[in-house]
Amino acid sequence: MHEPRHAEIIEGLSRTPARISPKYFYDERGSQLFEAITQLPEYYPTRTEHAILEQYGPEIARAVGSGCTLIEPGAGSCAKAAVLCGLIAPRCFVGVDISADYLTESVQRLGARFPGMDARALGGDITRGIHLPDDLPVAPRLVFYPGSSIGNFDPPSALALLRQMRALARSDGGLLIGIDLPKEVSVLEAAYDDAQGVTAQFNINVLAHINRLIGSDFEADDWQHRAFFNTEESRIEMHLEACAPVQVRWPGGARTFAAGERIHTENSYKYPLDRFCDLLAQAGFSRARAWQDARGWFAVVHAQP
Ligand code: AVI
Repeated sequence: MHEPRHAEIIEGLSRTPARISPKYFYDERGSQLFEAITQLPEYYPTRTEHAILEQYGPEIARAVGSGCTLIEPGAGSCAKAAVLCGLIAPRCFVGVDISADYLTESVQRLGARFPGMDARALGGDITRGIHLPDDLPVAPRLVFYPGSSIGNFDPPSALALLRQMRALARSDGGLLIGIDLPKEVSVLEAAYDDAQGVTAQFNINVLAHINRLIGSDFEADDWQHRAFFNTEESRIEMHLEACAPVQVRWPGGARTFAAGERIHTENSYKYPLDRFCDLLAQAGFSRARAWQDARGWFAVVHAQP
């Protein structure tokens, strides 16, 4: 019997327009390519968020308080958690990620760097709801969701996710979240279509991952990377476009793509701060405070019930 994700992938490929969920970007190579993206001159979000945390660190630390239980969904390498732990000295850190093996290693490294902190790794996917261990210290919980990852969900799914985070934070905790803000289209489009073609490789690599997952025969050379800002939806869209007519087969099925036909692989929403605060309010956060860089390109928001 096939796994549910097998059916989900085939369902997406069979739609018009076809789509592949961005969660499939992150196989081993995809994760390395994403890491390389974060270092690119055009990809401003990672370094801008980091600069905000550095510049406003003491203020952010005063706002969130010390001694909390810090929970990071999608913690991965825990690189951003390390910056925050240095600022707010949490009593406990719970890193949550789908890939529990990789996470366990990075949480161990984080624990070694902050020896007084109870550091734990939890396998799980916040979009499906996570169950925290029963023996966590009694302390306010701060959910940390950096990197503007919330932008990769459509607004109703982003709201559902914020509601999950609100439930995790309980009545005495909070959320610290990174938001990429709207800006000049040329800046946005360069960030998702860089001169070295790393984002193009990241996008096209999803096909190799899909081939391994469902046994399809996508050829990387048949596809090209497309990234553009959709002003109406306030989002960057990434697509893979067929260079010529292509037939893709997988066990039990096939799909023909005309030249120029696209597979939609990712959205990255850019919320104006007030619109994002509306979403936070709908999710049950009644107070929010934001810190931005001087250009107003990115915001770190602390939201409380
Ligand atoms: C993970 N996420 C916040 C990235 C973004 O900017 O939407 C993923 C990404 N896609 C292409 N470049 C980066």
